[in-house]
Amino acid sequence: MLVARAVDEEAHRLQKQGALDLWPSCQGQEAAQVGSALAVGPAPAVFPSYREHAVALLRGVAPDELFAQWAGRTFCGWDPRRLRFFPYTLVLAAQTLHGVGYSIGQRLQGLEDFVVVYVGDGATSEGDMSEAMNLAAVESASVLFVCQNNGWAISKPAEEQMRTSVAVRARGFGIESVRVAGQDPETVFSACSRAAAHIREERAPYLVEIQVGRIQGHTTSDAQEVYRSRDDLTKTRAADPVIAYAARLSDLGVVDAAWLDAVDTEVRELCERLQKEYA
Ligand SMILES: Cc1ncc(C[n+]2csc(CCOP(=O)(O)OP(=O)(O)O)c2C)c(N)n1
Ligand SMILES: [Mg+2]
Repeated sequence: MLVARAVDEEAHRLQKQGALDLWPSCQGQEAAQVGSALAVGPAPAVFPSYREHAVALLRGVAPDELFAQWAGRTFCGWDPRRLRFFPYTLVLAAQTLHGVGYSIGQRLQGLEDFVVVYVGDGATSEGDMSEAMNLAAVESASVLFVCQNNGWAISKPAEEQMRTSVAVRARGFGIESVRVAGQDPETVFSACSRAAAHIREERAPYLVEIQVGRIQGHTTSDAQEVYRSRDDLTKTRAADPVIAYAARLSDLGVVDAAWLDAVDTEVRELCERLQKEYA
């Protein structure tokens, strides 16, 4: 989570300098991403949306490879087959159908591991998401849908896009689901571990809706202060999962100041190298 935060902050600096064209921040969503990615492990193929940077880093995407895409240097900066982490998808919810189709294809080839699809709250309004959930349900596809509900589709609040939660909607399609808070990576890890066990045992899809806070604007091109209240932004920043989890682990004695300093040095060196390469 600390590495993902540092890489995200470095991307912001580089975008301001004109080195990156755009950056959709994952700040506030690190616990959801790290908790879910660790729970599913390295085997399942992942079909991300476009801000799953912490998942990308855990899957072995190098920060340079991540930045290359947002600097417009490549269509996809990493090897999707080797990392089993597919290209970022900017056409909202398209990856949901890609993931379900891939899962069905895997089963037809006798390969049994499941597929993970990341999707945002706003993207669930797309027809593709409904088609993907229905297809996954009727085909009993081994797909874990992870919906990071950050409450916003750019400037459109989630409560103006749906009358029920995404988790309740999934059940209407015949998909088991759960809704969890996304501030603590351990809560997310437990929920996604249970979901993974269900998918493997039942050979059926599952949806985990994770409620997260979006600390930065939609992207570096978005001035969220225009449409979000000061109170909302203050509360979201106060619930920063990276700060909260570091503090909790320190209080529990799991990590100490020397360990945190070592991580700090590691990420500072990483960011200096990225600065030199991209600025
Ligand atoms: C098919 C399609 N329609 C519209 C857009 C423009 N668009 C890009 S991101 C976005 C909001 C997505 O919100 P959400 O799914 O909640 O993801 P978040 O950015 O909050 O992670 C929109 C409308 C798009 N990329 N693709
Ligand atoms: Mg959203």
